[in-house]
Amino acid sequence: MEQTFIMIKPDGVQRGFIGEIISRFEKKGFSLKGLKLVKVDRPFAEKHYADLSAKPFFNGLVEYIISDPVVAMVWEGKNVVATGRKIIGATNPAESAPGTIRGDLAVEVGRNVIHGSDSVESARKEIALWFPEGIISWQSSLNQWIYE
Ligand code: YYY
Ligand code: MG
Repeated sequence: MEQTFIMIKPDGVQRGFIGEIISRFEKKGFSLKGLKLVKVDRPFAEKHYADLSAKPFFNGLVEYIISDPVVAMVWEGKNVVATGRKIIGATNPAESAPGTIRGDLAVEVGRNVIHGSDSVESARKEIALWFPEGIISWQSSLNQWIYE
């Protein structure tokens, strides 16, 4: 089954959105496979966002991510990478549809509350980076009511 890496950014943690965000993924029918509160250092954040190192906003983005704890998660389910991105909404909250996490909970692109992997390949890399200890293998007993 497909997995994705989801991170609640420091603003999402500080603003009290951990439960709200977990609830949206749970209600959809996805399964939580990894979860931890962590404060990452600069080299780690730079590695996570390595693809964006040439962007003008890179330094500010890294400063923001290392400023306070984040919640790192692995979610599993059919098409969870693409569907997770839909649940999250467009990168810039000014363009995120109402009903999405960013559309409902954020205003500015530099404080957009949540990260989600953009492809199955990125998800694989990000899960390996954030959960080097591995994740627990378990199956939700609700799967028979979510998948046919
Ligand atoms: O995957 P996603 O988070 O939606 O956007 P990315 O293009 O990967 O950029 C990562 C992160 O960088 C974004 O969530 C906010 C920040 N950012 C920014 O501060 N200013 C931009 N113009 C674009 C992105
Ligand atoms: Mg991205």
